[in-house]
Amino acid sequence: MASFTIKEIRLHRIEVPLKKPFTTHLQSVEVRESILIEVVDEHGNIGLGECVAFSSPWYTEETVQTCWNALKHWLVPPLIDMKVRNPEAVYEALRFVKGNRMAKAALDMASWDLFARRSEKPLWRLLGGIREKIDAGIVLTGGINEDLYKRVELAIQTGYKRVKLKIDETTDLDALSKLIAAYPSLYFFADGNGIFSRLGAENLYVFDDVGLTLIEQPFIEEDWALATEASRVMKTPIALDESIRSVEDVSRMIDQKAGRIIVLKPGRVGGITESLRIHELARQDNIPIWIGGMIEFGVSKAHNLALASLPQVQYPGDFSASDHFWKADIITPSIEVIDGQIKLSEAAGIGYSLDEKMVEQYLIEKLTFG
Ligand code: OSB
Ligand code: MG
Repeated sequence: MASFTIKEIRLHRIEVPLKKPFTTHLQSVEVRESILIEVVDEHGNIGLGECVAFSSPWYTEETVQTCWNALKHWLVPPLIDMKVRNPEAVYEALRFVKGNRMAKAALDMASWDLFARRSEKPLWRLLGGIREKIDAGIVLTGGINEDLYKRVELAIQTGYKRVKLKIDETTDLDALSKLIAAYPSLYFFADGNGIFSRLGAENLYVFDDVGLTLIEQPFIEEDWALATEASRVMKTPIALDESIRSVEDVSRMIDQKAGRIIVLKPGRVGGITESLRIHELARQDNIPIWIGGMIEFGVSKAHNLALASLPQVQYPGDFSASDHFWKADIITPSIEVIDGQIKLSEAAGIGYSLDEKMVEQYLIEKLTFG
């Protein structure tokens, strides 16, 4: 039987320096704080989750501190001694807490991992995945200069299929067109992270002819009407990232024709359970999905990779190798890109374990329940 009883939950708050700062118009991230979660069953099996909130609320309202607080006071205590009969049960049991989706996601993911381990199945197979290898995509920040060309060349050598760039008022349109034209085999995505709410829609429309595959979140998350208008007038598809916080937001995107592609971030929408609902709605309406990242460690990446094997996921996501952001990841084995793809594990669950030594090295605080 795959059902299990939760006997212990362990929270590890860690802090890890990035290899180099990740800088956008919103924030420069130099150190990544995160909460890793272990959910332990009655036989000592472990399910892993990762909370992807940042140290400050520059990208979402939730932060590491609000998640820590929600987990400690509201989300973890009712789960101890809970009998879990299906992997969605943990998410459902937490419905009495409003919002706090990033905190909930970490527990939901750990529950899915543990359920898959108990079922002796790889998580991606349990979810109904249809591909064994996931196309890798990389995000490169900084202006369009010689250094960027070098990094694009390197990405191509590793086989990356997609390069995502951040755009803002400093982006040189001619340089961008030339770059895209120079690499016809690559998909180029551009992420606005809401900046055109400030710069004005007319400054977005000029990006329509540079050859981008899509433009991600040009306006801030609340600016639905602007997204609808841009989707109407532009031929480049608009993909919504920050605006998609739940399956209800996907309904809204479809109803209002505010975007043509979904950027699904499991760690932000509430985990695997909510992601599957989004996937189902997208399938019914034939809306392509790609899986987004947030400078994540391997636990979250592994969950995201499992979801990326689902049929409606039709563009390469934010899937870079462990060594893109980190000197060393906190999981074992680390995530590797070979010929532009990441092979899904055939091991039960997410197929990765915590590298105890690494977690120990980066540990700030630990809490055990149960
Ligand atoms: O908007 O997609 C984003 C990183 C942190 C927060 C938000 C975003 C990003 C990225 C990086 O673009 C994606 C990645 O982790 O590969
Ligand atoms: Mg984005």
